[in-house]
Amino acid sequence: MAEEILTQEKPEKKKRIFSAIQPSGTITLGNYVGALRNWVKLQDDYECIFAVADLHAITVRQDPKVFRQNILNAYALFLACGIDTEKSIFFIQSHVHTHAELAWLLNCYTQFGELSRMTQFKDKSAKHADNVNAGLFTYPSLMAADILLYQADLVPIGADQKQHLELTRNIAERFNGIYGKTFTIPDGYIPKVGARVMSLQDPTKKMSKSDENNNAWVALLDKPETIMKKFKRAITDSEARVCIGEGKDGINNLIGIMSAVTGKTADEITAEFEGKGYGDFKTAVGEAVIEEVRPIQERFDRLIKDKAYLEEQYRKSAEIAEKISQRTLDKAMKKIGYLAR
Ligand code: ATP
Ligand code: LTN
Repeated sequence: MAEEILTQEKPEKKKRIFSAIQPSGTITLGNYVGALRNWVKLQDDYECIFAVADLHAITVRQDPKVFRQNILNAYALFLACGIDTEKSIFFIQSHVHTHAELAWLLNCYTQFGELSRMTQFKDKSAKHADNVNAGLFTYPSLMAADILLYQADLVPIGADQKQHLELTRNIAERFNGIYGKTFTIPDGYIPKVGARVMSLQDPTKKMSKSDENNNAWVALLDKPETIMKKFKRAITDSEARVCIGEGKDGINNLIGIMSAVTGKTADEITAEFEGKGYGDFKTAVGEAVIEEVRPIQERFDRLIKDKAYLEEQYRKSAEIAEKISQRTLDKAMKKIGYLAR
C-alpha cells in the first residue's frame, strides 16, 4: 500500500496524514499514549506518512554516538509499536533531501516576527540560553516543509504543536497566494484531552522526556522493575480514595493512565479500587503498564538486533518519500522561477 500512495497520486477516498516525532532521548509513555498509539490506529483509515524528525533534533546539542543510537532506537521502537511499512511510509527525515531544501525556500516566505512569536522558541531559548541557534528559531519552517512536501490533509499533533501548524498554514496560504495553488492547507488532528499523560512527580505538568527528574516519566523501554518503582514513587494526595477529583492531579493522572492502557472507564476503576489504598492502586497501574509495554519491548529487542531488516525498511520508505516530495519541491521551485535541472 505504501507504493500505492506513490502511484495513485491521491485517491479520493483516503485523506493523507503526515506526522513526526523527534528522536531526542527516550520515548515515553506520554508519547505512546498521546501520539504513537494513535498513529498505529490511523494506518487503516488514512494514507499515512510518518517520520523520525532527526533534522529537528540538532536544534539542541546531541552527542554523535548517542544520537545515532537514539535515531535507530526510535525507528525500531515505532515499528515495535505497530507502525507497518506495508501500510504506511515510515522514514528518517535526514534521508530525504527535499526536507532541508524546501525548508530553505519556506524560510524566505516566513517572517522574523512570526517566528519570534513561537512559544516553543521562547521556552527552548530560555532553557538552552547558551545555544540559541538559528535552527531553533527556524524550526517551524522545517516542520512546515515536512508537512507541505506530502500535500498532507491532516497532521496529528499535541496541543504544544498547534502554533507551529497554524504557522504552516499561514506559510502555505502565503505561498499559494503569490504563485497559485502549490500546497494543500493541512488541518490539525488533535487527540482528546484525556490522552494527555502528566508527570508522575508534578502531575500539573505533562510527562516530558526532557524532564531532568527521571522519576517523572516512564520510558517505553524502561525495565519492568523500573516502571514499578516509578509508579510506586508517583505523587498522590492525602485523601486516599481512588477517584477523579479536584486537587487530586496525581490520582487523576494515574486513573487516566490505567484507563488508557486497560480500556476501563474511570468509574470502573473507582469501583474496582473502592476501599483499597493508594499503594495497591499504584502497584496495579504499574502492573498494567508493564503488561502493555511487554510485547512492545519483546518486539523491539528482536528488531534492534536485525540491522539489515531495519535498513531495508527505512530505505524502502525513504525512496518512496523522496519521489512524492520531489514532485512538490519541483513544483514550488518552478513557480518561484528556478530553471529546471
Ligand atoms: P520534549 O520533552 O523533548 O519536548 P516530549 O516528550 O514532550 O519531548 P514531543 O517530541 O514534543 O515529546 O512530542 C511527540 C509527540 O508526543 C507529540 O505528538 C506530543 O503531543 C506527544 N506527547 C508528548 N508528551 C505527551 C504527554 N505527556 N501526553 C500525551 N502526549 C504527549
Ligand atoms: N515538532 C514536532 C515534531 C515534528 C512534526 C513534524 C510533527 C517535526 N516535523 C511535522 C508533525 C508534523 C514535535 O516536536 N513534536
